[in-house]
Amino acid sequence: MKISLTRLFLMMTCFGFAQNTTINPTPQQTVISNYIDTPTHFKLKLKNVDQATQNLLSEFFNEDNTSNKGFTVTVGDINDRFHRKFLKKVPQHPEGYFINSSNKKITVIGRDARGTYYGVRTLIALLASDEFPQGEIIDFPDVTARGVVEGFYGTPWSFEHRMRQIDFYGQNKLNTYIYGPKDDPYHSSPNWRKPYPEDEAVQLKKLIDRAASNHVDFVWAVHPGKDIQWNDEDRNALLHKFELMYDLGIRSYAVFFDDISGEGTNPTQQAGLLNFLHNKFVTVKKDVKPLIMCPTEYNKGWSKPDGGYLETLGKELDPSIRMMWTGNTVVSDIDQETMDWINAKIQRKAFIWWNFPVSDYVRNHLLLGPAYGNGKDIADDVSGFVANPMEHAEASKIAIYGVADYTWNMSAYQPEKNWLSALKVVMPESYKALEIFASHNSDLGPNGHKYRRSESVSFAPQADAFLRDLEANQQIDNFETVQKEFQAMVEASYILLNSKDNPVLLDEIRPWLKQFQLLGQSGLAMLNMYTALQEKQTDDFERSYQALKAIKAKMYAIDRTENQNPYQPGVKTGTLVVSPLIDKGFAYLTNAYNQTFDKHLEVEANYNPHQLLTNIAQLQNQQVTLQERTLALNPPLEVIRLEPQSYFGFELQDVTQAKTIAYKLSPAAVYEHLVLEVSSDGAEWTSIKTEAKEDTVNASVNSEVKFIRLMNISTEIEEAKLEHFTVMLK
Ligand code: LTM
Repeated sequence: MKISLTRLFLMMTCFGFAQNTTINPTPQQTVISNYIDTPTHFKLKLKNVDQATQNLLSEFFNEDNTSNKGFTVTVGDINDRFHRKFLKKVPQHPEGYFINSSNKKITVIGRDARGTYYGVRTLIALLASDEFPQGEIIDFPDVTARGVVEGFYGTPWSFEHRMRQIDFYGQNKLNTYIYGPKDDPYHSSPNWRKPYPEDEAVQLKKLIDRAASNHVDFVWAVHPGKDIQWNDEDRNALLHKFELMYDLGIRSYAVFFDDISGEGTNPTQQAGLLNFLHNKFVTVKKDVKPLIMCPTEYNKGWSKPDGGYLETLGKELDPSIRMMWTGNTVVSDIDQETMDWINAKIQRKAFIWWNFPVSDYVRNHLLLGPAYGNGKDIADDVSGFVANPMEHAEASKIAIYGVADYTWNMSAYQPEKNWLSALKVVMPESYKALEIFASHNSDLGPNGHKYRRSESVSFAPQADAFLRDLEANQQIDNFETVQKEFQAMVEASYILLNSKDNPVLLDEIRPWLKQFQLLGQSGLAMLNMYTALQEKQTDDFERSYQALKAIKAKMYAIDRTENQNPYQPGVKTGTLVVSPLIDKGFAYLTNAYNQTFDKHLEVEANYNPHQLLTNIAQLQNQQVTLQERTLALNPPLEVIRLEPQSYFGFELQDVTQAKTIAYKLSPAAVYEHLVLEVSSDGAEWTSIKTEAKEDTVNASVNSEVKFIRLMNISTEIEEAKLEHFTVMLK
């Protein structure tokens, strides 16, 4: 078929596929002349293809659809004999591929083995649709290393989850999985020197093999900095551990020095160790990829202005070693300026560790929104880009799907569009219900890292308009729209709770689904209160009022019994828009009812009246939670830097409430530099007697106290991790 040049140009678009075809990540260039009915029978001609590609092909092309009469599918790489006009079109980029489909012939040519594998991935995705394009695809990734760093605190992913993840990476052309769960003792202290126990080693081997068959580099990371000694014994211990991991099949390694204090943070020693591993291991083995390291000052906010830490690493580390970077702060999005700043300091392209959708510092929230916020012009300035996920592996796939698209083809990346297709991928049947749920479960709430995400985006203007009309005592124009949304929330929860679509995902999000259902119901009860008030139906009003309170009590019970981790226990949902709308509506309507009918229904103040007290910037946004009578400062996961005279603690609502105080920091040696002080007015402070038992410090409060603080009274900067800090209230 002949097509004009203009038409051809118009078709050179990334969105040129049939409606029901989604290729993730979005190919760089597609030239489609027309569509035909998708062929059903094929004659397969394999040239230079590796085992992984062969396996993939034989999963799809089996005895049911291969015959001598079908479409000819030829697969190989640039070293094979293909027509010159085709070979010329294979992109020069590593991992690139070219597909041509015309005259009942389909040709897939990879630049290298991985490129061929990715070409076949695209072909299989195209064949899943009813319509098959005729034309060409020229495709390659923007970013060299793309994927995930399992680098969060909390329960590491299970073996089964990891297997599913690795398959997902292969399907979405992600080539890197960095294994570094903070709570694996054989990755970090105390056991990083030891071999994995037999059963764990067997599982790791299976994961490594699975990664190879998905063309994913399984990068094993070690986190030795908490207790490493800069001597030959520990260097050799690490070398030995690398050998053990090599025997399991590892061909790519990382060394993490994040979130540590003390001796381990010395940049010259860190560089010395990495160079030693590079010289004695990587170059000797020949088949091992360049090392990756995560520095201690891994974000701009933490890099000491005149400390020279990053410059030292930049200068002393072997140029092949890649350095990770989280951006301007621990949790931040990456732009061109970020890259310019860090790349100049470290004399190489930084390897981005994007702390999204990780939720280890907001564990009561789910982060199910689109992956957005990073610059679309940084592809040439990064040596890699990996996302740190939630401890909920399956739920993290929504964001990871976006990262796959973003890192492959940055300029074409459309977060919203990608998000909608991610929802369909993780829940092919119930994706519409999932969309409602996920759209209201994406923000993190206030948090120590001040990182926020948009939430309830299309509903937010409706919520604003509703409250504006309500508070202005005007007719509510969008009552039905708001009602429909609450109904949709309840229905979506029912659908998902009952769905057989993706049981693994449902297991992870069930507590939030139950909470979300109740939230929708409480919204409907609030609307009933409004209608009853309008109609002056006092019985109806009070019934809906009681119903709403009962629903709230149920929500409170879920919050106090499910997801009870020691950091941010509980289950929060719809916290940015929906929940505040219902709370404000409830309070307004109850007050209006009390005034109109001279009643005294209680308007619950369901908030924590106590506050954080600190002069440490790093802690400024840390949350304090009140559970029953225990007030706790949510401990940050990172090391706290305490300048002389810096402090942190609590400001209570009034002076009569504190009973006992308890805290634990590590290392315990820091206690000798700290003093626990109390005050009734915030001006005059007295220190109080403390008693340490098994590294936890306890104190009783015998006077009237409104302010409580723990202060560094030494003349040096102290660094410590806060394990917990609580005040028992009367
Ligand atoms: O980000 C880095 C380099 N390290 C840790 C992660 O382990 C943790 O998951 C994130 C988010 O809390 N913050 C860190 O500091």
